[in-house]
Amino acid sequence: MKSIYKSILLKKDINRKMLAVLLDPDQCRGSVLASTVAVLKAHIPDFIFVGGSHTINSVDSLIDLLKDEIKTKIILFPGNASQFSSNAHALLYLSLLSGRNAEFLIGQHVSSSVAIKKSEIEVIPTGYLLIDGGKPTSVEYISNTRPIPRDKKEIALSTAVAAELLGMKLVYLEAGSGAAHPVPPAMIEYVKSGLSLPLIVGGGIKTKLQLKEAFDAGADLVVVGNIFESEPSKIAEFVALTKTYGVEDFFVEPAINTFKS
Ligand code: 1GP
Repeated sequence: MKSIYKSILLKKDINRKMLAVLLDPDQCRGSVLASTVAVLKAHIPDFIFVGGSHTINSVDSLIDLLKDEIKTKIILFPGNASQFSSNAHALLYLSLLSGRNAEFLIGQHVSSSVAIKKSEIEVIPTGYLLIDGGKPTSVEYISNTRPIPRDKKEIALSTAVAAELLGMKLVYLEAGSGAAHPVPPAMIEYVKSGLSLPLIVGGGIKTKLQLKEAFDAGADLVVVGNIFESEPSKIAEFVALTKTYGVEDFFVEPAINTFKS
């Protein structure tokens, strides 16, 4: 098993919550990029995600620049096959399971599979579920799919479990970048209760309270992008909150083992 997925599983097991900062190559440029990188050097999240449902600027150049400046692992979060870059440390190989558009269920994968395999990048197959975030989002428009309604947690769970049975490694509940409302905590909790895989949640999270609600409901990894574009300094607060989780488990476990031996 390659290292990034293994690290996600290890942290999930000891309830160490994870934060990914999403950088969109179209938004994260010039002064926004400079101030974001400055904060990321001092306040280190678990991962940087790079991508977007619709991008014009090069994913490759942004990854190159980030790798020169920071050590955090970079995970590609592509909107389509054209965003593939072997420069990233890992790739979320996303299937948009909430939709019924074959292009995003398998079409984009066929276009990119051979190049991805040759690159030897770490590939993490991910069931991607779009949840209604209270307003139309780019991913809904670009993918031409309908999100799962916010009150249909049973549909979300059935879809997430289908991802697990199909052999996917992660499930991502996505309200869409800039969503009016994040994925409802009740839905996160319900999906978590029936799923064995690590659970990613993102879209519309703008406050520490919303971050905490997502973690407490069962998200293992939360992805935040939009709010950091206008307020990069918030990265520090979000990183600090994330690091408060699982600290007890981390220190207690070795003590128990020592006692037993
Ligand atoms: C979007 O889940 C991510 O794909 C992050 O969403 O930009 O709204 O934080 P925001």
